Amino acid sequence: MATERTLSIIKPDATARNLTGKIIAKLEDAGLRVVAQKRTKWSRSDAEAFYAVHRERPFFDDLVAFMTSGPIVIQVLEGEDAVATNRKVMGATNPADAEAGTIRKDFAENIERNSVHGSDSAENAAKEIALCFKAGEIVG
Ligand code: FUP
Repeated sequence: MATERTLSIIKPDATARNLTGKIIAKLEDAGLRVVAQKRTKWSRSDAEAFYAVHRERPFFDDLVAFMTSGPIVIQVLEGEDAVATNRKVMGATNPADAEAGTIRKDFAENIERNSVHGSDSAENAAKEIALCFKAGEIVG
């Protein structure tokens, strides 16, 4: 196993319900370390750029509207197999399918308002981290 980094976003449904700390506790309990973090609110073009890979999907406009509807907390997480470790603690995209104890099982409202984003590969993690943070903002 190798130490790697992944990008995490605590989404507007979770910041609205004041769940930032509870979500970070689950990430840290899973062995992940927050090495960069900022609370921000995305513009439409920020969200469209981040989710460009989903541009043709039927849920794209709703997803962009949701992700720009309130504050988000963007993080770089570091740890052993951080991409897979984070995906495991996040749980399935649809909270109805998520395992007990995962962030989405415990906190997500539905498949769209699903509380967290996590990169799905090391390659996408590197792209997403570069899109959201300057190198000097990441302090391991
Ligand atoms: P995930 O990697 O688990 O976040 O899931 P995807 O990359 O497949 O989807 C990205 C986001 O699109 C999800 F977090 C929520 C949204 N989405 C929907 O709103 N409806 C869908 O049917 C699938 C995804």
